[in-house]
Amino acid sequence: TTKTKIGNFEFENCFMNAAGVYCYDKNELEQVINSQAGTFVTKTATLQSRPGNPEPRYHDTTLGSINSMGLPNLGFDYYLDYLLELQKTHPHRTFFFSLVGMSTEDTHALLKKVQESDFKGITELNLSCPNVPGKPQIAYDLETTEKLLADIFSYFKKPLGVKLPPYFDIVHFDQAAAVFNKFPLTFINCINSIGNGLVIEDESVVIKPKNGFGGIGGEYIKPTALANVHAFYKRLNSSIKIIGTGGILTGQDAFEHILCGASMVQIGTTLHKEGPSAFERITNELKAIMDKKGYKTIEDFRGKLKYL
Ligand code: ORO
Repeated sequence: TTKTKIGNFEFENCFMNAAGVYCYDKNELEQVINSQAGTFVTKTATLQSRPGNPEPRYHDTTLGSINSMGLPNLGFDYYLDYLLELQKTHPHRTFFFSLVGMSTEDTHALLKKVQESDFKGITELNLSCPNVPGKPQIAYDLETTEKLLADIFSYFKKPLGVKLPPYFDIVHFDQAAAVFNKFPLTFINCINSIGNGLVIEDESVVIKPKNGFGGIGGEYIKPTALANVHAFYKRLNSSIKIIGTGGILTGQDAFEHILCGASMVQIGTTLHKEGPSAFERITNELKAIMDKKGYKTIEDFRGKLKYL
């Protein structure tokens, strides 16, 4: 079985979409619900709906993808209303709600609305969008992040996790983990796309916003994703679970994320390329690896990466 747990919630399968892919509206989210995925996360919602950046803004390459969507979304109320509806139609399932404000004030307004609502699922605060012109990736500023989380947990009492950008320095892993360990986070999610890469075909960039700069996903980013999952697995309080995201094309990739400590794994670029049937393929591939090795549950090997 590929069942898993995050906080007090159980999921039939450890696979789900990564925020941004197959989660813009009810139609896309329903396709994920009706796939083999254990749950879904919504597109990152902002207070007001947003059209996002000019097109073309997403491009597939042989080894992955580049995007600069700019947080196009239907607005907080659309996703909350749908999630509340699903609590009635799917009372035994738990879904993730991704959100972030366009300002600190907006982020608090959004989280206060979640706190006051009947939402019973898990909230994922996106601290790592690389694509809104003029707005930094919040979690690269640990002082701002610590203050933000301190203010949030003064009123927010529901399960909350954060979506993180990749870190690349051991001292940054130490410093970031020390901040996250101060708070009752349910999970962290490593990693968002690697920000501000540049893909060129012939003589030109391939996406319009920011003269072609965008977040890199897919096969390119698996080593960075695995390093982030494992670095935080080794540093965080065991109560903070880890969602692994980045470079999962196959069951082997998922196996590696779980070996590094991930309790749940998210699929972005591959889901965009292949559609929701990717969940069945990758789940079957992971199950085959587990069968061959005699692992009955993901807890049998989670975090048990071997060193030389
Ligand atoms: N793209 C990403 O790669 N990550 C985010 O968090 C958001 C976007 C986007 O909407 O551009």
